[in-house]
Amino acid sequence: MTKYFNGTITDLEARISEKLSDYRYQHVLRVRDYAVKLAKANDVDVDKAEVAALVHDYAKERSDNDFLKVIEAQHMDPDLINWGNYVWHGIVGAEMIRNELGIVDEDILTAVRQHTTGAGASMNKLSQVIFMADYLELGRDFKGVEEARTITDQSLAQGIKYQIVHTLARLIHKETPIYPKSLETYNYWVKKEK
Ligand code: DGI
Ligand code: FE
Ligand code: FE
Repeated sequence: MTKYFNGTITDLEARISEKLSDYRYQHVLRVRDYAVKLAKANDVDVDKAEVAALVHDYAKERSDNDFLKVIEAQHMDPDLINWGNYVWHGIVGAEMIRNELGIVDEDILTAVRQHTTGAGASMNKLSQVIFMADYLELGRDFKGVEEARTITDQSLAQGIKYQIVHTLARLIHKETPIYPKSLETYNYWVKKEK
């Protein structure tokens, strides 16, 4: 039994793996390992970090239609329909995690909601750990990942700044839409001296 899920961690892993391709499930396991490491280093509840990391991409492989049904059924922000999987799998995914897996801890659900775009002042340490673990897990090999890992070992806040600056720069270079929450994350963390 675990504190945040009605079953063992092995049971939870099985529930997640049945919804994901092997490729993405392996990413999830690496995010768990990195999140546990960051949680220990930053005084974050390790059990919460483990469960949040395991579920963070739970909804990533659902159809657009599945997300649209939940947005409507749960009367979520109607603006959500204007975005896509990259926004939905966190924000709408959190509702699927609650409905289907029975995980109700609000810190865990919020960490899932915030894992793609981040957030401003409302991002607690658990959300910060999940946001960074997703970016830095050992399967990631983008240019600068080693530097980002070193910076994050020294300061979670500086790691967040590094990630949002580099992700936004890449998205803008690709001329892709920016979700307003991503801009809020940038504006908050870019001037943070920590
Ligand atoms: O689910 P993962 O692939 O493990 O990682 P993720 O949830 O952090 O990000 C999913 C994708 O979303 C990633 O390629 C970056 C992209 N993304 C993050 N913020 C924005 C965004 N894409 C657009 N177009 N706009 C954003 O604001
Ligand atoms: Fe994700
Ligand atoms: Fe992920």
